[in-house]
Amino acid sequence: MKKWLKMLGLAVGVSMIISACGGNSDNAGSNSGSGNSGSGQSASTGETKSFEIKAKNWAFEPTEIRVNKGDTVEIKLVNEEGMHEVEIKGYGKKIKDSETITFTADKAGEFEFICSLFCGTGHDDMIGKLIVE
Ligand SMILES: [Cu+2]
Repeated sequence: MKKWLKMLGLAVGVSMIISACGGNSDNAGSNSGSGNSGSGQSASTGETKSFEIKAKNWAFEPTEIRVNKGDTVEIKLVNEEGMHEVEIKGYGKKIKDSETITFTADKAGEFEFICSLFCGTGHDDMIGKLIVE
C-alpha cells in the first residue's frame, strides 16, 4: 500500500524539476544616462516621462508635450471643467477622464492631440501637440 506514496513523491519531484527550469532572467539593461550636458543628442532611450493633461472649457494644459523617441510616455487626463477626452492623432491613443495611458514613443515627429468628445462651442479650440524628438 505504499506504492502510491512513492508514485506521488516521484510526481512532485518531477514537477519541481520542471518548474525550476522556468527561471526568467530577462532584464533589460539599466540606464546609466544621468547628467545631461545639453550638447548633441543623448543616445539614452527608455526613460519614463509622466504628464498630466488638465482639460477645461476649452483648453488643454499643457498644450505641448515633449519627449524623446524611445521614451515611455505616461499621460493622465484630468478634467477640471466639463468632460473631455484626448485623442493623440498619429499614435491612435485615446485618454478618457481620469485615465492614465502608457505607451512607447516609437515614432518621431509632431502629433496633434485633440478633444475627441464633443464638449461645446470651444471644442475645436482644444488642441495640443505631442512632440517626439
Ligand atoms: Cu471637446
